[in-house]
Amino acid sequence: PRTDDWWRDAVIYQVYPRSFADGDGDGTGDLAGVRARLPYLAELGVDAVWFTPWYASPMVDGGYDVADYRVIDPAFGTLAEAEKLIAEAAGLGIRVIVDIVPNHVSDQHRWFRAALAAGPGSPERERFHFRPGRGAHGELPPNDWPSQFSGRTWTRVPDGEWYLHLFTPEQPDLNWAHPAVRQEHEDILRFWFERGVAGVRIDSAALLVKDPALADFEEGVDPHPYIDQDELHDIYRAWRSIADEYGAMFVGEVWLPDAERFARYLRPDELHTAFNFNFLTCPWEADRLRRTIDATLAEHAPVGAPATWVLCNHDVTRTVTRYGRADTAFDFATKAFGTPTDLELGTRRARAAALLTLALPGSVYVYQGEELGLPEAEIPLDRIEDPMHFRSGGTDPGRDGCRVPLPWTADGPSYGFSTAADPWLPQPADWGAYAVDRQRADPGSMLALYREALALRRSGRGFGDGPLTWLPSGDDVLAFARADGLVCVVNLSDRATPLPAHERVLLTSGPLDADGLLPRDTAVWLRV
Ligand code: TEU
Repeated sequence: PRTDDWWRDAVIYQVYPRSFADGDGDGTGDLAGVRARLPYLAELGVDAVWFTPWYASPMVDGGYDVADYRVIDPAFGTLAEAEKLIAEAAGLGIRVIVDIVPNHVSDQHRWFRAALAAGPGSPERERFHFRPGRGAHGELPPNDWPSQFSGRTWTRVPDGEWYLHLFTPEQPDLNWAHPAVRQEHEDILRFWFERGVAGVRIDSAALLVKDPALADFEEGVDPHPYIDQDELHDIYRAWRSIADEYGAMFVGEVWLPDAERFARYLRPDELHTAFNFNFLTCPWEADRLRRTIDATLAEHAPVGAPATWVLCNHDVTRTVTRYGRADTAFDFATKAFGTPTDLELGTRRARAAALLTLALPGSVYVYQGEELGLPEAEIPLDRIEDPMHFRSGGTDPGRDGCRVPLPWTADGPSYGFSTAADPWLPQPADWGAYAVDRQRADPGSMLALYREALALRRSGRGFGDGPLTWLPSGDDVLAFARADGLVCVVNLSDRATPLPAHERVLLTSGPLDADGLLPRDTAVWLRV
């Protein structure tokens, strides 16, 4: 692959800084912790690291409420440290991707504080969406838009005006029709590109632009008042030209089920890549996976953008837990505590899914702890911090179960995450079984599987960008060929299946059976 197109087939590791490693013993992860563990990431063999927001933030939404983009949150460290981290990672061949949250800022951002102070009709308010209310006394919100979390999207301030927030009230939405909003974000991009970051993840990328009339939401009426508005593409074209000056890339968080609308964001003068959520939400069923893979490749091909493959992130139920459930379809509602899951089965499938995704054309995202096979943790209700839980009135446990601090050692305080015994989110009692030191010593561990798979993938032959050809296979078996005789077979049926003739087994997600058959819920890489 051309070095400037590294993102076309990269393996990108997602770090949630609060929960990766704690360097200063306060129970919250930080940049010192990440810097100390960079050799681990190099050994794992990832090409880049994406950091979820590390900027100054009141942490109402885990840092997705940014108070200042040019300052690292003091709980994480300093800008000088971030610069050191970027340089040290580069020294190990690892690129850094930062997360930009353009839809909203924290209510503690200087712009929002100025807007509150300046009052109705002021230019300061124009950078947000302030409106008088409806009803005889303005006591009703300006429109009926549903929130991305549960709850209303408008909050009234003491002078009587209301402001729009698609997420929590502490995350006021910016007005993207305002030139200062555009200018500021272009400056922020340059700020981070100047510091050597290789890419930017764009949060909630399809939500920024609002219908200027802020009209009520009408089911089925197109265009949606705040999803996928056409003006977004001008914004991303301007961003692309800035990224091109630095040779940097974008990955957009574009939650749009419609393939054609989604692909527009990936036109050659817009975003380089976007998360493929149709794959993430696909159940563990051969036909559905195959159709999703085909649809994904078909929608990316005309725009020339590589696909991305994601099994998990900081917003969704951990893979081994989801795949161990009777219903493996992704659904926010199935996140409720107590949904029975068979972790052994889920782990088996997650191992197979790792080999599947790493053999597909495009880039792959690995969420911290996925390489350890961490399950979703049950967090005691009184320790939950995710606003999604509170906004749901406590019915949804929220997303903290996938954000628990990593176990580095089987013993010791907080399993080596911190010198503090009780980190910001509690770790389950069996966390030691997943610890890095234990898995390092076990050739059958999830960590060992990821290392071997990434090492093989790095060697290049047949992996990454390029065509995929389906091979004839039994029912509920996925088999495809890549270049250089690389073949991947994944058995999702309920019985063992024979393998195509091959020269060599490169890697299996679990042992073959005595007759050399591929057992159920197992994947293999072959050289034929
Ligand atoms: O998520 C955007 C988004 O689409 C969420 O509403 C998602 O549907 C939800 O988290 C349920 O999984 C991004 C971030 O990934 C998320 O962590 C932030 O809370 C959100 O933006 C607001 O910035």
